[in-house]
Amino acid sequence: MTHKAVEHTTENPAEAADHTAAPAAGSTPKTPLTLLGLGAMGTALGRAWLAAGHPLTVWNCTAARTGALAAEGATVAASAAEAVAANGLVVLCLLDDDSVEQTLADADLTGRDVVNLVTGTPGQARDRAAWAAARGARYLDGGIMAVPPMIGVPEAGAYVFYSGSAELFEQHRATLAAPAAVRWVGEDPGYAALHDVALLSAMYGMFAGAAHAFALIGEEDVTPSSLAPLLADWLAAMAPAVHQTAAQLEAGDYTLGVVSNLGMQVAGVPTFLRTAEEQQVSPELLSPYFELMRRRLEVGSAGEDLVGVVGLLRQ
Ligand code: FVH
Repeated sequence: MTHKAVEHTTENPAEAADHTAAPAAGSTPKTPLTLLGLGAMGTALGRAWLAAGHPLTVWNCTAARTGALAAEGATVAASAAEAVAANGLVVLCLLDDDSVEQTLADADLTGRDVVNLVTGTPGQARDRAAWAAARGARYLDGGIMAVPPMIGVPEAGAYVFYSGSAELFEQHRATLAAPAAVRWVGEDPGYAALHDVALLSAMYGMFAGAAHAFALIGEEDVTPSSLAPLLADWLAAMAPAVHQTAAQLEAGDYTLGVVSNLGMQVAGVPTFLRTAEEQQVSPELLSPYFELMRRRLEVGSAGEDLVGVVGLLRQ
């Protein structure tokens, strides 16, 4: 199978039939592509590709959701298989890995470059890469670090992790960078998902802490909108601590640069639990972390940082 850079010309018959938009004099033609899945994120991505001048073929399971992008210039395919046949580059933005399986069941992927932006596990991404290869397609996996309103807004800071063949990624870099910045994180197709889920997991930890904080003020004469800016500033001030954690993990020295040691922090735990009790708030979001801190103190030392919890989590 011959793959040429789709940013330029191609021997792929499906791509040869593409309706590349007539470029303005002197400008480079934009790569046509297919987008499967027009939920909140898919629609935002599609809109950004259209705005950047990419000819776009779309398909969505619920056909009514294609109307907005059709009005903005997208071609609507009657089936997923027809959409896949339309272009060499096929982007998936569906709900989950099962919906990818169902959507592409009848599609001929031979010679296609499949870019899967569905949130999934590293294992699912690796399996999907092998599945695509067995069907004659090349494969990149992606993890979107953005919410839909950030797409197509360069100053919003959106980006997408990609993993898989570096050569394939470079061929499509310009097209993939139209909706959001791109970060390639390795040849292993599972690495985009690994980075994506790692960052999203940390985000859920932050949301859990914020939920507990808002619950604490629940019955008091303190409004959520007065707490919110204080919370945002405090979380932003604490976030750089992850660099210290990384340095400690890599050095294997949990006492490196400690400013707030484990012994002191475990001694403070009853204050947090008693405050929750006084405020009639369940400690269920915080307790598991406190328990890990306590367990680490039993096997580690009072002078180390909180980093020892990482090892306890690894099974
Ligand atoms: N929206 C967000 O904030 C996050 C940001 C980070 C990345 N995620 C992931 O992006 C994927 C798509 O998310 P979405 O926001 O577009 O999700 P929905 O608006 O719920 O749209 C889901 C689309 O998937 C289609 N779909 C669902 N099941 C099937 C199926 N069995 N076969 C074919 N298509 C299916 C659904 O179609 P329909 O309901 O409109 O007919 C939508 O097109 C996702 O992985 C996030 O984790 C978004």
